[in-house]
Amino acid sequence: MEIPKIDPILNGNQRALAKAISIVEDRKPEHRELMKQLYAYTGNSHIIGITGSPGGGKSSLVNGLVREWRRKGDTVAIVAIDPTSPFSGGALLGDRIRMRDHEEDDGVFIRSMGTRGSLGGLSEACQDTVRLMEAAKFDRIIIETVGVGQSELDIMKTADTIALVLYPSGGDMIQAFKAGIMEIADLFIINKADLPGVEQLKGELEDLLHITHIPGNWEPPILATISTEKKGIKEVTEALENHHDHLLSSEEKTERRLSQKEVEIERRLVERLKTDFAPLIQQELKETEGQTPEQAEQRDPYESAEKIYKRWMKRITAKE
Ligand SMILES: Nc1nc2c(ncn2[C@@H]2O[C@H](COP(=O)(O)OP(=O)(O)O)[C@@H](O)[C@H]2O)c(=O)[nH]1
Ligand SMILES: [Mg+2]
Repeated sequence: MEIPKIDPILNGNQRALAKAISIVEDRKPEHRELMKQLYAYTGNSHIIGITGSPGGGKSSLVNGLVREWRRKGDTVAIVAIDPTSPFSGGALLGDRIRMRDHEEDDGVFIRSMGTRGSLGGLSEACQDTVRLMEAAKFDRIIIETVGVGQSELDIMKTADTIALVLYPSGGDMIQAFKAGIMEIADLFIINKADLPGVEQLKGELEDLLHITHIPGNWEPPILATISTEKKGIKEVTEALENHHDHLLSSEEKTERRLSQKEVEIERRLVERLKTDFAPLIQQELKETEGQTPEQAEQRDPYESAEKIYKRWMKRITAKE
């Protein structure tokens, strides 16, 4: 077990960063020590979560945002979470092509992560990846994800600014509403504004916001874009920056991150218990109930689980 040196990561060496991401993505045991060493250097980037149905134009939009921010001199790192690509696989072909625009640029770093085949821990792996990018001092970090499932919602909640991408006749708003994304979005983007139905979608969105939005100091803006024609992109970067300024000036950024910390401790503990205990369950079953096929068949799952649970609890309390 070898923990990578952190200096090259802190100095923004992209090769070192990519290597470190592989360690956290594979959930190798050494990732914990690595993250412990790097944690002190995190917390300074603007983390942006971009979510919405597949095909809505998220990647096209991200591509535009990168171009806009690079023009201003901001560095940008991207994590694309893609449920359709295998865990070890790269980006979807389309994403690759769109992102090729930035391939030669040192101020841009792109990484994709699949969800299929992942042994859970996706939100932890993603959060660690984002922190590695923070340690490498990227100004903006974008997480692109399809807004489905609990772990993706968890991922979104770790962002400072959350943007939901919708498109006319997409029918995806109800989906987002059900998934609980409407409530947490700080910004709404209606992409594919070249298609008919933008005004209608905007109206529907405003109506829904009346129900879901909790009045506060920030009113989520609704913006229209045509990503493929690079229209409205500058306005999106400005709105995202405004939200970040709002977070900083109101101390809300610190509050958000603090409120996430307790949730994170619990998640990390559960992740570790799950991975460490799974092999022990087999062991326990053998010890308590034997391992012949007949014995396995006779098992009552409720009783077996109860028995093992009690044995473990007994051991834990005995040690205290
Ligand atoms: N008409 C139109 N098509 C777009 C727009 N933005 C993206 N697309 C197209 O929509 C498809 C999906 O885009 P992509 O960025 O991959 O969406 P993602 O799955 O949300 O990342 C691609 O064929 C894009 O060219 C837009 O503003 N207008
Ligand atoms: Mg995409």
